[in-house]
Amino acid sequence: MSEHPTIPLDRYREYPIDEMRARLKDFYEDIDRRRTVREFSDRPVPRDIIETALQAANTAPSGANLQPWHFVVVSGPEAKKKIREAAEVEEREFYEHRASDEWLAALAPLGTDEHKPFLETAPYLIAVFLQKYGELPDGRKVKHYYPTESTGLATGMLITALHRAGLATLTHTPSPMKFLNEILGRPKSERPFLLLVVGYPADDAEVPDIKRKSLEEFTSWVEE
Ligand code: IYR
Repeated sequence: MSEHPTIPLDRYREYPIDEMRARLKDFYEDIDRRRTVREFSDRPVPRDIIETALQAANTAPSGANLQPWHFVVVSGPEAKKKIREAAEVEEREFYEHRASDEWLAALAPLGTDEHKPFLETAPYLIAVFLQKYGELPDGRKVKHYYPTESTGLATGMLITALHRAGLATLTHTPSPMKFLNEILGRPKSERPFLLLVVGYPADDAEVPDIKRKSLEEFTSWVEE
């Protein structure tokens, strides 16, 4: 290995196997209650909660540790309204023309349509941007590696952190989402990755009756 600065792994914790099982069971039972929600309350959420969840997301592994993501936290009503209007224009086009019949059939169990009131109701929209390349203060470009995988991992950790805090999320992917660069003033080096809607669910929120695959269906084990 090449010479490079290191520090002891002194924050790692090992648990006895039974404790490992118990911790994991707790975690699984909690994350298994996560559902994507499309009906949000307008109840406020303290900003520090969002900040800590973002700090958790920022611990995600990334290609060459270049952390190729940027999160824009939108809580202002004017910006939310602009985002809703722009998203609904694209979504109307999607549902009326762009989506294939096959795609619309796949979405039917979710009951989604072009109306996106949650973009104004929920207290926070977190626009996740993927940095295709970094930019140094002098304008030079820094190549990024695996930005899609890295940003996906960070976003998954953000969703997990917010769920653990007791908040609901919706991964919204209006397509195309270029409008987010314009509304939020992000540079062309950044590609909108997804829009995360965050808040409390509405009191009467309902979710689609859908199932998760069983362990047997989604895993294979090679043991020899
Ligand atoms: N972006 C649209 C359509 C949509 C697409 C998929 I794939 C979904 O899982 C859900 C929705 C929308 O947000 O309605």
